[in-house]
Order: sequence, then structure tokens, then C-alpha cells
Amino acid sequence: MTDDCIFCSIVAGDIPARVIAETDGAIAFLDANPLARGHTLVIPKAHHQRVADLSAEESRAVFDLVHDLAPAIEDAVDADAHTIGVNDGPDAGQEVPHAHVHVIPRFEGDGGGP
Ligand code: DGP
Repeated sequence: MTDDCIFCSIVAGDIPARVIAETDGAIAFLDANPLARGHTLVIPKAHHQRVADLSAEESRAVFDLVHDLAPAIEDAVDADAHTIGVNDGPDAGQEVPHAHVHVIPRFEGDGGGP
């Protein structure tokens, strides 16, 4: 836990978030600035900035939750696919310095994509 980290504050329950799932090592909540309906962030509970900083166990906790949630989110918002991605470091566009995976529902013909 790092005092000035907004995602650590969400983990601690100190600031509100629309949490949709939680395990011992990871938590998933809706993105406050969604790129699509159901845009979800999956984060390790422990504070690390970069993916490579996570232990193998923390990394597994995050990606296990992504694995389990993606089909559930797809069903919930009637999506056709997902973009699943990480902005890993400030030069990649990471704004919140607590590692997180974006799970972004995609819809047929939505015109997005990298
Ligand atoms: P990134 O650019 O990869 O660091 O994305 C950070 C995401 O975090 C961005 O899509 C908006 C989201 N976000 C920032 N602050 C908050 C917050 O306080 N609550 C929630 N739910 N999402 C946040």
C-alpha cells in the first residue's frame, strides 16, 4: 500500500469504486473514464508500478482474474470481443503508477482497434 496511490486507496476501500470481482491477490473495478461500456481494470492488490515488478504469484492473480472475468463481462454487456492491454510505463501512456490491465469490451463494427 502506498499512501498517495489512487488504486491503493481503492484496494483499501478508502475511495469508492465499482468493484466487480476480488480475489486474495487482485481486484477488478470499472474504469472511471471508460472507453466502452463495461471497461474494467484488473490490478494486483500489492502496489507495483510495472508488470515486471510483480511476483509470479501476483502476476498469476491478476491474469487469472482477467481470464475469468473477460467472458463474464462479454456476456454482461453483450460484447463481441475484448481488447485486453497494459500501458506499462509512463512512456507507454501509463497514467496511474499502479500496474493494471485494461479489459475493454469491443462490439462488432465499433471501428476501434489498434
Ligand atoms: P492508464 O492510462 O493505463 O494508466 O489508465 C488509467 C485508467 O485509470 C484510466 O482509464 C482512468 C482510470 N482511473 C483513473 N483514476 C481512477 C479512479 O479513481 N477510479 C477508477 N475507477 N478509475 C480510475
